[in-house]
Amino acid sequence: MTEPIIVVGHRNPDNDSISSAVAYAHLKNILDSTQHYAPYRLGPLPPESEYLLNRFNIPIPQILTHVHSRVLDVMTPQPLQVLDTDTMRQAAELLKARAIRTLVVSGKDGLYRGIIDTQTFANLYLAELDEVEPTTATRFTTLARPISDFLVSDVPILEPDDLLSEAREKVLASSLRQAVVLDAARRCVGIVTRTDLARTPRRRVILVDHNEVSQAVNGILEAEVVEVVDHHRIGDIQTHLPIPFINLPLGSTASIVTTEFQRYAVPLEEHPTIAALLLSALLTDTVLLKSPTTTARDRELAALLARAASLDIETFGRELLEARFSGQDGSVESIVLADSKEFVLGDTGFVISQYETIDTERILTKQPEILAFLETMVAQRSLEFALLLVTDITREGSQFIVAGKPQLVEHAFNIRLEGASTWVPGILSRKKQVVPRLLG
Ligand SMILES: [Mn+2]
Repeated sequence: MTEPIIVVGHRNPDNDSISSAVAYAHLKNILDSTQHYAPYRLGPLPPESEYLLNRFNIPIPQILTHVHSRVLDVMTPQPLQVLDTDTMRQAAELLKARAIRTLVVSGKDGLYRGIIDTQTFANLYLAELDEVEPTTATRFTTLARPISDFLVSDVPILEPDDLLSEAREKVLASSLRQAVVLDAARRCVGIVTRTDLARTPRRRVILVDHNEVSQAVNGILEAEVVEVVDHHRIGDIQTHLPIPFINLPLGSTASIVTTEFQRYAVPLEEHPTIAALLLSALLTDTVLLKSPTTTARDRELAALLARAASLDIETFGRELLEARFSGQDGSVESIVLADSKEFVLGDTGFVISQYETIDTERILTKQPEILAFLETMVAQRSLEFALLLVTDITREGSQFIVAGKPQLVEHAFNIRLEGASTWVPGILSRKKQVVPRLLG
């Protein structure tokens, strides 16, 4: 079985990274039956993704910790095994019949005991030559004895997930020419020779919703990027060969994946749960089609997906937001720190935190504690100011709460803070609407 092609979104995954990976892997499996495409994720599921995958009975993508080459990528799986109670003759005949050099020896319990190889027999033969008269042919009496008497047990032991680079060092440090690969229960699942270890197979990866090394899975430079589907600026991913690289300025990667379903004439009505997942990602990435990144094409695609999934956009959008916000614990610390970024300004700095909600009033009951928390942050980190944006998606604006010197914020947005706080309509994006005004 060949290793599946990995389809994966960015670090700190959002719903677009999860849903686009699942949907694109699904499409690729329909289009290309010669490979298997498997969706993965680089971190915890956002609550709305968890809700959706459960609701539509879609398997949750596995976590991917790295794409460095591993022992299991080069090992010979399921090596020939003999029992330690078998005779040396049985072992010898097997080695000869299969023209191999090594047999893995296990006990009746199926657990690894050691190996027997052609070198073992060569050594025994030479030893017997010393003991017999020159005129007498060697009888090689050891052949009747059990393998357990002659086990080679100092073979380097590896695990399937060990990094190839580390396995190489371990085996080179040993005098033996091979290593065995054991699973957690100490059953032998593979064998690797020095020749195997000299290979560097590249794991194949399709990037969705990102194309920058800093946002990609660990080990990406060692892997082979075979495709990119993204809606962000062009980053720094490099490849050896030309690849399909689809980058469009649409509101979500899910919009592009939807376009690919259309391009290959795969009817989304026949894949309603995938259509629902794509719609969810389009809606969360565009804040229910309200974000300034939303295009006319996104609106068309949302309508098309809603039809294919038999969903009402308004109702489904509300369900998504409820799922996203039901998991919030509402503590002052989580409100301020969940999404907090520091920016440098001359020789000082400032912090902008953002907290999305559908119930600003409830958050504002905690304003005195929030402000105290922000003031401590300003004092401890010698900041110019700390700004919290309580962004209300349904009201389409943000409550600004500022500790420290508020003048810069007031000036940049032409607002007056009353009691360190004020409502600013239309502000939804820290990246697009807030940071440029404060740094610019
Ligand atoms: Mn996205």
